[in-house]
Amino acid sequence: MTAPAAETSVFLAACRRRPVPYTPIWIMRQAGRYLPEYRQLRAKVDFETLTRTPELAAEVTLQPLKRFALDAAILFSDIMTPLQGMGVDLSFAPGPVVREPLRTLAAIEALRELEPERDVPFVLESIRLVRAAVPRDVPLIGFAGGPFTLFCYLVCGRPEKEFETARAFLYSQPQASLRLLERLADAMSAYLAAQASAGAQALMLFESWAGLLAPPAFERFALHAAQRTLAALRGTGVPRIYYVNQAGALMEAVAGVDAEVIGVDWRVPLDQVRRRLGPDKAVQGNLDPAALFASADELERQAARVLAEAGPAPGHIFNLGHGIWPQADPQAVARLVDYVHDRSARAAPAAKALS
Ligand code: 1CP
Repeated sequence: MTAPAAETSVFLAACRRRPVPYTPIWIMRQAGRYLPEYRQLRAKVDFETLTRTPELAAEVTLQPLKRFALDAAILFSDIMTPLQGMGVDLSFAPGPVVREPLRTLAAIEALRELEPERDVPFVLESIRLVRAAVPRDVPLIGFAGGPFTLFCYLVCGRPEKEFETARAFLYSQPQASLRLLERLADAMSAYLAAQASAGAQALMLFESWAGLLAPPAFERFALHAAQRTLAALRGTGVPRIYYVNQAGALMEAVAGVDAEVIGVDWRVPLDQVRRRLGPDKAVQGNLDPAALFASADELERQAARVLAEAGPAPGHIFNLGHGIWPQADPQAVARLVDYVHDRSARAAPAAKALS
């Protein structure tokens, strides 16, 4: 059984909109190429082997926690990893490359159903290893790609600037598109449920490219499928985080989703995000990843602005608005983490120790 970490974790308390002694922080893509120790390991071992070898995946997951006072760990893996378990021939260069992009209903129907214990046992084993190694007050976030983001890579075959091929496919083959999204939604709910059973204490859906859609298409294709994934996870009892990049025009639609936390990019101030989402959602974000390249003073001003915009109400998890860049300086991350903790602890007069 999952340990009852909710009492001791500031991150999990914030997910549930409970009062916290300081604002918790973690960094999207916190394990990865901006860390010299990650690059050192990558010089010897390719990315896929890292993700498929539990001891190595656990080691990389823990790397940022050894450097920074982060409030959560996120499993080292990739959103595309489970798709290999569904029979997709995939490589990384470094972004995902699908050898035979899915462009017909027959190809979509031919995907294997994902059975996590059979198809991705190494992910579940990595989770067990990390859980055994991290302190109880630092929870582990499991994750999956949002159905529409996975759809983008599967239909395009490789990253495209605005995933034009996938967006055209939505309009040229709406029924096949809906079927693929439905299959991905079901696979990702099975995948995330298995991660929770293995010990993940929060579950995050990364919908990195859904912000490319106009609101009606977002609702019909991306949100509908994400809702199917998230609703199926309600019974796991762990907080669900729905991250949508470039969601400025989509916030009202996102507000209705079955998740405890909404992750947002940096383009919309958090006071506006809070107003548009309503009081029932916690928010995660949303410093511009570029701000890590500012002077120390300016970085602090930017972080202070994000904290001020999030306001005093409970339910804010500090993060970047999107993944950290490989060129970022780890020292800037250290400064940011410490600053967010200090500043938010001072600003929280009603701060109580977690019971
Ligand atoms: O060469 C290498 O080392 C591989 C680069 C790399 C890494 C480090 C890829 C290929 N994936 C990852 C790890 C990864 N990917 C993590 C774990 C690290 C952490 O968060 O601590 C996570 C959560 C992801 C998720 C991911 N992969 C997303 C969603 C988040 C986001 O940033 O939007 C997306 C869109 C991907 C696709 C992907 N995989 C890899 C790359 C370079 C990309 C982006 C390709 C593109 O630009 O479209």
